[in-house]
Amino acid sequence: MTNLGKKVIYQIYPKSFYDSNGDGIGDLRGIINKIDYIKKLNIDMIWMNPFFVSPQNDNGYDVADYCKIDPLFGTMADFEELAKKLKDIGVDIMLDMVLNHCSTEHPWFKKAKAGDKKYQKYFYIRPAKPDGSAPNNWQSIFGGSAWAKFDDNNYYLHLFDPSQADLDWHNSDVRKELANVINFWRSKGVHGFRFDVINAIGKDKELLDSTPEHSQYDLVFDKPVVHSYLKELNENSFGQDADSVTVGEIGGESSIDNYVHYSNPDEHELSMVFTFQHLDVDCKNGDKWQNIPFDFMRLKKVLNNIEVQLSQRNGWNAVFWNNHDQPWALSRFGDPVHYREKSAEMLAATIHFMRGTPYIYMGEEIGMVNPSYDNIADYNDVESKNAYKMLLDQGKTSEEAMKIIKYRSRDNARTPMHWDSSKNAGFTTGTPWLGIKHQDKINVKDELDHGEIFNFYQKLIKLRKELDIISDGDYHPLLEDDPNVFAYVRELNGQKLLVLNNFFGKDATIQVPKDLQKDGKVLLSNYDCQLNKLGDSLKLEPYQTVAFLE
Ligand code: TEU
Ligand code: CA
Repeated sequence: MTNLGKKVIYQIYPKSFYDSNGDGIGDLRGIINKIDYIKKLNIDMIWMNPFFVSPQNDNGYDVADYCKIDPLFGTMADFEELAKKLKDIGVDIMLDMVLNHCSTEHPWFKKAKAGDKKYQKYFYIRPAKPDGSAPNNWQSIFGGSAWAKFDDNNYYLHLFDPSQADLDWHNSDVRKELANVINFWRSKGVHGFRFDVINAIGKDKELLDSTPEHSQYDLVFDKPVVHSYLKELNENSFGQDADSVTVGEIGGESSIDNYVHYSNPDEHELSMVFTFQHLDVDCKNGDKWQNIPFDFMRLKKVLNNIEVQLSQRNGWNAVFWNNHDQPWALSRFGDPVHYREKSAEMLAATIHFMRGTPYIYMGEEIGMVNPSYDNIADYNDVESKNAYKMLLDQGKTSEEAMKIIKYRSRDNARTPMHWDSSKNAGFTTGTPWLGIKHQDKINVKDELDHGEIFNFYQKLIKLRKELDIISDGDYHPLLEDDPNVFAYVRELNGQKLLVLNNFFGKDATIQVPKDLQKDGKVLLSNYDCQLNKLGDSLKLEPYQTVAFLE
């Protein structure tokens, strides 16, 4: 079986990576053209966001045909060429399987609409309440009711946009269709699959109203039956491949028990889980549209807890700061103005020395920051547009609403990759689909010529492959009450690796516990740091990271 701890996965948002034909939209040939760049990182796998046929209401998460490439991104021949060329440099592909819902343009939904009873059973279609209102009070994650009119008397369920109809996994025909989708891509040599909102596939069958006792989360997410459906999917598709690598997106208020259950190999469900508790620490009361300065103590607590529990209970975590749904971690937890390089490196080290499989989101390795577009019209994401309206409805001024959107919008991460400092950042010869703003300060060319972040990522990736203590060691939190430093110890066969990360822009001195005051060497630091023994205390520079191996 594959050692997940040795792998590093790079995420590409195809729409924003590189545009090969000047239409302003990144594409598969664009990725082919940049293989030399990808090769430099020495990653093992690329997760690509969906490029299947789609009306693009949610940038491809509204799939209208799971087995065809959207012409916007290229052709099946392009995909096959890309897969082959990546294989030549030892890189596998991870596809994004959006199986909780499909586009209302998908033939299944169209047939349901046309009256085909078989396909009506693929979706949650329910009669209106006697007063004509929606079947229950569930809310869409993108805002508003989770129900839209199917016909005069009926509604269909959509946890996201109205153009994304939830598939009814309780119907075994649906589960068979979806296993076939995975097997189709397996027949093209694909071993990696990321499963979108997979903990929502087992909704409560009765579709009851949520109440203070039974929150919508309780009714929709992480029902025990999700585990049965995953075991079945595993058995009927990717589980037949010893080299498969799978990751489930486990959002919401999920629990450690569930993370373990989904990812413990003995359960035969998934290889690992994406968890999100550490990305809630700058939200007031868990509301992503109420921003607060990040709560460092909570960040440590949450990450330490997941690492410890998964380490003790044989679960496996996907460790990450960024993805296509999140504003840049550097803008949230680092200091992009005064310490862009140092804080980017410190954040990277914090994650890359942890137990789990690290994911790098394209652009993270050059220290990308939030673009802060000026007007709501400059944003593209359906969620941002809905949130802006909601914030105005709540009585906020447009300035106040924009401040929140600028901080939180998913478009932050979706801004096209900056390849050089030219007008469109070398991303396209046409007009980019989303604005580009900081290419004069941050771009691949300058970073490779004289930056230090990319090089630091290369070192982190190399160390993980070389040292088993990083890939396989246990995880123990350290200095849990320290208000500035995120510290932990990795341990394998009695050997220890101490990882210290100063999360703030001022010096921080730590007391080294007695049992760690030993001879050893600095494995990596983002400052010049020579040490062959740990004394009783150690001073860290602003945003300094030090990894010390006994
Ligand atoms: O996201 C699921 C999800 O619930 C959130 O991460 C969501 O993006 C948002 O932050 C809610 O506030 C997945 C995909 O990653 C996302 O891009 C899709 O829009 C969504 O599913 C629907 O397919
Ligand atoms: Ca293009």
